[in-house]
Amino acid sequence: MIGSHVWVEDPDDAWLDGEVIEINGEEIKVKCTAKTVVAKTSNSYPKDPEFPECGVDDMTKLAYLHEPGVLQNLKCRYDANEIYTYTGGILIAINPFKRLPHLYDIQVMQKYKGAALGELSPHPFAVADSAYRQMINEGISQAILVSGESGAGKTESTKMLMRYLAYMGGRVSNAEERSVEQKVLESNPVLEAFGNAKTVRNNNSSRFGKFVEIQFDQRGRISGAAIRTYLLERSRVCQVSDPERNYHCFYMLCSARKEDVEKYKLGNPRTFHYLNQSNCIELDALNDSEEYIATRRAMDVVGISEEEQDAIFRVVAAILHLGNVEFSKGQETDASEPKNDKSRFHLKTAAELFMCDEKSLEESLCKRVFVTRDETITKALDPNAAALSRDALAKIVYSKLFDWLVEKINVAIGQDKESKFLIGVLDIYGFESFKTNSFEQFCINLTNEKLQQHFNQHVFKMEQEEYEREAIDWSYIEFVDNQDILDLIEKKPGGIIALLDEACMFPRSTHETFAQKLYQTFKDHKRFSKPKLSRTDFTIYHYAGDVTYQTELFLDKNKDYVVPEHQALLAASKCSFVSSLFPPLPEESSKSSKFSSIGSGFKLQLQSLLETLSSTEPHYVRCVKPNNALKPAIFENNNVLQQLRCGGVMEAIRISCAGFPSRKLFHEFIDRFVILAPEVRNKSGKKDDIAACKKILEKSNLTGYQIGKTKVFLRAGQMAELDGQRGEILGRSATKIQRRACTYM
Ligand code: AD9
Ligand code: MG
Repeated sequence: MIGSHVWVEDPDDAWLDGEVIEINGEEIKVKCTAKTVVAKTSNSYPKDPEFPECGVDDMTKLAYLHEPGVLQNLKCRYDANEIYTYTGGILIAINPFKRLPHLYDIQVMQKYKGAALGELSPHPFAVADSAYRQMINEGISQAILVSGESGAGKTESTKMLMRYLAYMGGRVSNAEERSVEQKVLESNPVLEAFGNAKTVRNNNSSRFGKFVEIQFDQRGRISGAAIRTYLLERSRVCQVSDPERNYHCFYMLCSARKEDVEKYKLGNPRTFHYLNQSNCIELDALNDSEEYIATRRAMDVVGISEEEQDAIFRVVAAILHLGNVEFSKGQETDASEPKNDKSRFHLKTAAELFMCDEKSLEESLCKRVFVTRDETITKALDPNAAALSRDALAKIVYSKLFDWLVEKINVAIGQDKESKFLIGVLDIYGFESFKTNSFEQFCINLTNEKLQQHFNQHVFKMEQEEYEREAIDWSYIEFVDNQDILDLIEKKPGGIIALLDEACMFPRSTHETFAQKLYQTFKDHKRFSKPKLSRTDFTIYHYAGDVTYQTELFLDKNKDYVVPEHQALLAASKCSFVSSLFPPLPEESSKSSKFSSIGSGFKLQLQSLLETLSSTEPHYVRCVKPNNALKPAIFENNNVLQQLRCGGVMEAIRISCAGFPSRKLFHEFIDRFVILAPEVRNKSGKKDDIAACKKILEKSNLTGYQIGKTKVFLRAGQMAELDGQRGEILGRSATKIQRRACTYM
């Protein structure tokens, strides 16, 4: 109807609101603030005439639950520094990109202690509190799953959740001994020093996934914890693109106290190849020398001894020196040797720091030994191959060092084997789709598919429970199941990972033969396609969008392989820490060339994670990055929408729309619509409330709605219908343009 207020789609801002000024059949002309837009009626949605100025703290309280309404709500809250909003039981957290200290101090924790979810403003403390109380009251383990894209605020939210749990489950400890919860909290800075780096998306990006399982005793006190990590990005150790950085620990060590820098023969980070490939060395908000001290202190707290710390940083320094060893052609054909005195110096220093033999180190980099049935052949490597061998050594040492840290922290914190309850907190990479997508993105997106399936099933259950609580009838709603994508990737035999493993075991495979095999096997698969212009890429239609993967490095990256010469070299180190990183391999595996598959290993890790999760009551925190400039006060509509879609928030809303998306408490409903049946006014009491609601609904000629125990449940579009009738009565122009209030039907 002319004069009504609607939302129309806009390529730049996603949704614009304005007033209908003309109607031509299926098309409407809408006057928005900056421009006039012509749109199809089917692409427009009614705007809530009574939208509260500061929005609502739970999306399910929106009168019109549709995409533009969701966005408008988040935006107006964000503008008022209200960065948290619920969608039913899900907490949406929008990164403020500025410190909001008043939000997280101890008084705030006190306030949230024991408050029912929804009673106070949305907050990670409220989620943690609700998980803690459910665990205590119902004796069920809990999990809090934090997701979102890089830089969205997962790690910060995770730390807040852990702080709250430590606050609730902490005990007074004597000053001598560190408490379990102190160790759990201080594991964060240690892991961040070795597993986080500056990327273009986040100045403190976690390059690994993490699941922290906090164990509680019968009295609800923290009694132990276990940290599991997933897929550390190894390539960063030797390859950094501008303007990113390598792992924080390298820079910290270069700006450490003088005696340490001298001890490890370090100096300006710009003199190290593994760091100077990028121009970014210093970070504005990060003081590397202070971080060094803080990391050491955190290592003390989690129980890493002084001696171990020394060995750890010695290895970090050795990796930097190793990176500076360059190779040139040697005397024999195809052989190589350290390029010059500078390279020799770094080689010597690396050997000293690893406490291994210098000559053996050089040989392990420049030569390869092949064992056949009859003989052992030593083959010289050319300078390129020697540099690759050097990088492989750096990567394997670093990744073993990281695993050692995780293990050490776990041992130091201690596991409570008796514990019956736990609260797990998952901080794991969100869905990724870049210009080029390799094996890492493939694994990350598999993770997200699995979590998405878990999420959908849970959202369904929650909806169902709400309906049951309110004792209303409802029939089963279909939802998009992504099992077919999971089968495509993980099915054994025949899924992509299985085919990749096969390719890795077959010596003559290349990424071309692997891609061909994929094309043949999945040519009719709904979720798979071969891009027209490529011979080796493949596309998967993920739940969050299409991603085209480049297969070039898939085979290499899937092989979890330690060069036997590297293994032998470091196993023989005089430093017990270094040699412990390379324990002797079991007989058969060192002889045979049987490889171990990163993809399959990861798949198993995920399986076990999901098994753990399935025995818990999940809670979800969806982090959203409002802009790519990493700046406060910028809210980009399209960007946010895309993330809400990928994080399943829109899917959750769709599920909710398929049932009864609008629900209002009886008295709220009566307040708003009493004008449709004025005779019900002035009655009170619950029974009368129900009768009044019924009367209003009867008079409005709606069908299909339900009356619950405390709320009226309306079908999609019915709220708009009621508002329309109300508007007509009020003599105002009503919102009749679109009866459908829900986008996702
Ligand atoms: V990544 O996938 O590890 O690259 P995260 O973990 O999602 O990513 P992170 O938590 O590291 O992102 O947040 C990125 C940055 O945003 C932080 O370093 C803070 O500067 C900023 N941030 C995030 N959440 C908050 C917050 N609640 N308050 C203030 C925040 N700043
Ligand atoms: Mg992170």
